[in-house]
Amino acid sequence: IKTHTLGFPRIGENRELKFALESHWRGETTEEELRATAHELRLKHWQAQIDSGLDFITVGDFAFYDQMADHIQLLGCEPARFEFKAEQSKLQRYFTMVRGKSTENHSCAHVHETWALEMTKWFDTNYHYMVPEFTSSTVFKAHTASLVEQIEQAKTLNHPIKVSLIGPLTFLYQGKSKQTGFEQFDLLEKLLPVYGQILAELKAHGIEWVQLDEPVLGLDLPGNYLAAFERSYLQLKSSSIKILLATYFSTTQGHTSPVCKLPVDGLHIDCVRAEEDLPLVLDWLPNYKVLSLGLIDGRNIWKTDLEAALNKISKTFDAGKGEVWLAPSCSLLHVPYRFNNDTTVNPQVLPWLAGAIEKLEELELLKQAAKTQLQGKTLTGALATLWNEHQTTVKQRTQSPLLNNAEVKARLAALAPTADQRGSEFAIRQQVQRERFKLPAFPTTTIGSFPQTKNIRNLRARFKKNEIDETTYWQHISQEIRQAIEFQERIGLDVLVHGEAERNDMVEYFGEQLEGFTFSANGWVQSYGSRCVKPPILFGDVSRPKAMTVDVARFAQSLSEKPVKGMLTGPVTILQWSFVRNDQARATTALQIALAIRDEVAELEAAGIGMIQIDEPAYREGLPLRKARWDEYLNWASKAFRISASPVRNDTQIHTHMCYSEFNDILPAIAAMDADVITIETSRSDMELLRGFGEFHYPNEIGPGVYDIHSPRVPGQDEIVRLIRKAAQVIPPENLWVNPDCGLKTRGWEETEAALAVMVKATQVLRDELQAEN
Ligand code: THG
Ligand code: ZN
Repeated sequence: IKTHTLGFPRIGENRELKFALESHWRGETTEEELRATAHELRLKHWQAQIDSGLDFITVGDFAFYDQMADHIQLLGCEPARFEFKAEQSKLQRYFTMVRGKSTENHSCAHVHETWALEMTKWFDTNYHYMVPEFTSSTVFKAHTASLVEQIEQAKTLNHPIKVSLIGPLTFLYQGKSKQTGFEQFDLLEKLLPVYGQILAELKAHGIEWVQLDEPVLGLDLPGNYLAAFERSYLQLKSSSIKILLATYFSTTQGHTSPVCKLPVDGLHIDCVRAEEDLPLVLDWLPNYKVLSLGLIDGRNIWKTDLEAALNKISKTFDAGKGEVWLAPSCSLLHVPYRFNNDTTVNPQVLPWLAGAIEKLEELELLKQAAKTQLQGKTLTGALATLWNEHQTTVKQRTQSPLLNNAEVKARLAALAPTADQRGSEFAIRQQVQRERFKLPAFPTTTIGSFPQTKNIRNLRARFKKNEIDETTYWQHISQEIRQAIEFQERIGLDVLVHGEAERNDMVEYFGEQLEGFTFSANGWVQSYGSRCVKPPILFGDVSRPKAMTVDVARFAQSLSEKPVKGMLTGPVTILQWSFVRNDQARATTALQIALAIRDEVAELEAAGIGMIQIDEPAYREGLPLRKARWDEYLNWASKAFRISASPVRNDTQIHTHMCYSEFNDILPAIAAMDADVITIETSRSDMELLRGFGEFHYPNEIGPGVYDIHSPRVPGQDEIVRLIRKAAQVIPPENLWVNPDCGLKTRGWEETEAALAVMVKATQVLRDELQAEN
């Protein structure tokens, strides 16, 4: 029995990598200094794996920004469009690919933009990866220097090493063809020899095991990809390094048997997310192959029921499996470094939690127990004590009264079947809303957040540390809101927002105020590059002790004659971006959150707020990885949204916002949410998305994003005019809103002011045209 982890959080216990990256980007540190920090962090993380007793340390999971981006360099397929010059360092090229670059051309005062690689969600996680770009002229070439350097560093620790890489089929499938009519699948034959060469080099460096991640095996994978697995791995086998094929996040059902028969030396399966795969794998995986059991949840933070995990191990022994490895279900990238000693988690909840470090400790305990059991003995001494304490804690959580709120349960059980329905259908609501708000054609608005300046961050940090009192804090926040409203009136936006200066994160902010949640001081998880989020911890039945946003919304509305939207985060997104309880169906948890948001919506309306936005950016991301499970999810997800949105009058306008995903495949479910207005990210796909909305005849009002907020670039007026025209071809113009793609909190004020002013001017051009026509 051996233990290993598929990957470890790279950002660092105190986000050391984040701060090192950001100071390097500001030009305050050299490449060497950044590399030194990275080296130190890797050593610390490997040492932690050794200290907790793992049989391997994992090399290859580190990345300065993202592991897929590292593979683009490892495989030598940096897109030609970056036009890299020979003198640019590898790290410089890397940062250009992941962050983009604008260079001023002084001769013609023209800004030349190099767009970063697109970034998208890694399966159903809240982690973003950089999308490889492929064309028919893409070539591959092995560049193993950095990987080898990391291996050499790891060797100084004198511990067995397992190298972790993304597998060839996942690398291809998760990329994107940038040439119409070209299928990146056709690059496979060019890619495989390069993988083969890399594996051979690893072998030459004394590496015995390589883990190749192929999470695409958990998708409804197209036939050509599925069929390619056998010949691909047969080809890689010639490198004669041992391959552990890693699946995770989702079931391999439909192709479990062929996966078990692939020409590899071991298979890792996710026993948390795909429990149903275990019996099949026990049947089909030849006994001479290593079976790596992903028993510890890499996607959540609850201590593992080790007894239940041990039972699964026993079953593998009963089935005659020879070599069994124990591991977390997936990389630990998706959980915080550790919870031990966190200062803000509810002290009753704290003992229930396990971050990456605590999960490695669980793994060791499990290994000792499994070994003892294999010898026909029972645990004794210190180990037995540890085991019993652990199991007591696990049981204590499931039986804790903290989890239960009878009132919440009763309310959900008694919910009227019409609670998720507005008073009237959309056409009627639209009419009364038009009479009430009298907005011009193509109403302009923003998504909700304005730049989170250093000033605002400092202010919140000082308030949190009690360095300033509540009155002073709110005085400053009020001032920010006042400025935001004045700015929006000055440039002539039609529907305003308060800017969200008081919010740290759109999910954490609500988690902090709702019962049933607790939150950590330092439980950071990487979201993309140097950016992190601190997911709230939902441990019990959810309720809303008091209004969360009403005072701020009322104050903001009092400053303007124009409508100011009340801003809320929707139940699906709160669920999706929190660590949630695993002792109850996600659907039930979502509906409980929905009730809390519903009460907030009703109270906002009562306070005179006419437009209320309930953001659901994670609605698509919550979709199960297998289509067979979509309907069930979409049913409860859209119901949860409607429950939040439905306690209001017909003349109250409900908005929602979505981003970060492709939506064309779930349009009916988006329509089923029945929001009066949806604002949606489209500009990066040049309004392609809208074609779907047009063909589907999306029934309600819609604001396709007319410029990309992920870059500081100020859009040109003509560009926006063109996009609105394009949108008006597929969406009835009377249903069309004009807004940026997403919130503006990661932007600076200068570019925000400039871009929004351009957006308003562009809209005016179209209004003038419309007037001329009539
Ligand atoms: N909140 C949560 N998850 C998300 C987003 C979010 N996932 C998708 C998307 N938005 C990711 N985008 C970001 C953008 C900015 C930041 C994090 C994720 C960010 N984080 C600060 C940082 O790392 O410096 C965190 C510090 C702070 O809270 O002030 O800027 O919006 N949950
Ligand atoms: Zn958004």
